[in-house]
Amino acid sequence: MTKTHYKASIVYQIYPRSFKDSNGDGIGDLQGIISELDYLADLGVDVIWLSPFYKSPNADNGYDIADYQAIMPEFGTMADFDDLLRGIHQRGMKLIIDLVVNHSSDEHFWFQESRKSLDNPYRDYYIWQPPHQNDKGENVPPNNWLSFFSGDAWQWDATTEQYYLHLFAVKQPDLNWENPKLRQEIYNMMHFWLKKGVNGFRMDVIPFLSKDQNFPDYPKGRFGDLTVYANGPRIHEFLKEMHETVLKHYDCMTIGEGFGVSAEQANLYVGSDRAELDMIYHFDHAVPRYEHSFIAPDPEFTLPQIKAIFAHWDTQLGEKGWQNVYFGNHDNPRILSRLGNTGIYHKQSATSIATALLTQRGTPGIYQGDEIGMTNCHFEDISEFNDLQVLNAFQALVVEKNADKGQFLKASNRIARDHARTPMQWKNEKNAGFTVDSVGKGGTTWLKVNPNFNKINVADARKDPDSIWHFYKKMIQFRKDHPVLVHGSFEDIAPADANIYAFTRTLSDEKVLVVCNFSAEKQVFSLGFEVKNVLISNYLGENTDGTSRSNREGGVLNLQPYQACVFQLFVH
Ligand code: ISL
Ligand code: CA
Repeated sequence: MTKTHYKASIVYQIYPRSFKDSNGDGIGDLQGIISELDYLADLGVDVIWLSPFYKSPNADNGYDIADYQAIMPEFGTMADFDDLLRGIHQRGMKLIIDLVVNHSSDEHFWFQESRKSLDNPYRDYYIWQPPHQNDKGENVPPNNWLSFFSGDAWQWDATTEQYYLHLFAVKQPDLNWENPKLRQEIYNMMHFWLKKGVNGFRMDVIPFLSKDQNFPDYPKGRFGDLTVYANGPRIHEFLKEMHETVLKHYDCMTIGEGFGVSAEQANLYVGSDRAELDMIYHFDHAVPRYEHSFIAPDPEFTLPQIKAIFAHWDTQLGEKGWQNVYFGNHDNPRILSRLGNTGIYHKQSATSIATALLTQRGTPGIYQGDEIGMTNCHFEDISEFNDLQVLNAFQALVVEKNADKGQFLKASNRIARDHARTPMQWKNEKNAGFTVDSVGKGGTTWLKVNPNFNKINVADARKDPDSIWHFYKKMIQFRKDHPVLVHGSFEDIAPADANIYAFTRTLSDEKVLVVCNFSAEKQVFSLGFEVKNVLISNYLGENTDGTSRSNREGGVLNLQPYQACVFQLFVH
């Protein structure tokens, strides 16, 4: 693949249910997005990744698709979609859409047919297996695989007396990629969207498409490890076929969700010699979330751990591969609540994180709301959550196994996906201006609004020239003005430092140094480089600016809490 414009792009993810509601039913929709396209263009976004907007019963908020070529009625119509696409293109932006083809909804026509009989023409569109028998002669699933959303990954279906596979919810049966007819249906559907003019796809759990047809139990010592589903025997054959049949015929870009793909394996998907995908994003720094995490979550990563993950991926991808770097998405709690400071250094930490993100080698992805520093929301009770992952884990752990409810609530308040899904905070008005209050309908939103919208909202942020939003905008432009930040090589110069993220980016005779304080304390950092000038900093003014010439004397930087800056260096 020779097209590389995606490398210099800034991707912004929209979770449509939570972005903006135009008609007062409390659910975000396509017209809502259309009404904020100027907002996104003003921020400097190049590519919008839109999470699923297809017809769906919403067991997993649209990641369970009942019709790949129809719009979710709650979100609008195909005419609205066409307007949205036109509006995006008119503003010089691109649209990539979510391709969710590891599974569909059980309400998809294919599955409705498939489950009817063993000889139904759609039977082999899904993964059916006869039962195994245990010692007592009872029917049991064909293997011991577990679902992402609690319980077995196999569901008994009484009509034909077989099990179907669902790596995700019971209502998300896995599609059978072994069947060439199914593959062709998917390719036709991809052509449909690309012909309409969409600019590519973000591909949901794409490493899962191929399954070992022997359906072995979990390998020894890895029981319950959900990453074993990735990188199946025919995955690269399928992706090459998809590329050959569909992708190569369009000027489009692809981002694979790399669940279960290690840095060492990444270039099998995105290596420039592979003709598969353009970019991948990994999970190594995401919040690990297994069922037991809802009682005993893993501790948060330390800064050196996060830095090591980024450096390792960078080295492994090398000159051959490319990644989509991100700190937040609809599956993760808010980055500010994880690595930043939601108290007095809210602004400083959000902008320090923005600096680190927007100076990485890789295409940066910004998740909606991170540009104003949205934070996790406190959920008072289990009834306030929406995500089936939390609700199913609650059922499995607290209801069925008597686990401690308080502990469950505490863990969910740290790791739940709902934190990223609370409505976007537009204004300091009722419901954060997310929904309009039309007669008889307004007033309730599908998921709780974070009460901190009085302090954190778009309208106020855009008015204040020193806000997180303005810094994101400035930083996005800064990246665009400095190709070294896109194409330059990356070197972490202080991997062991517990508080500071410091790295260089180098492109022929240009070298920049990025230094981000990730702590709430002042830090002293030995420079070790000859600084030409400061290019950008998240602190303004000589007195507070630890980067000023007087402050740099003696080869050290005196950094304020969460101060971040980028320096141009002399190259000898
Ligand atoms: O909780 C997770 C892992 O334990 C999630 O991060 C998620 O299930 C996983 O990353 C796969 O994500 C994608 O596919 C899911 C959907 O629920 C997620 O929203 C989507 O991003 C099934 O389609
Ligand atoms: Ca709506």
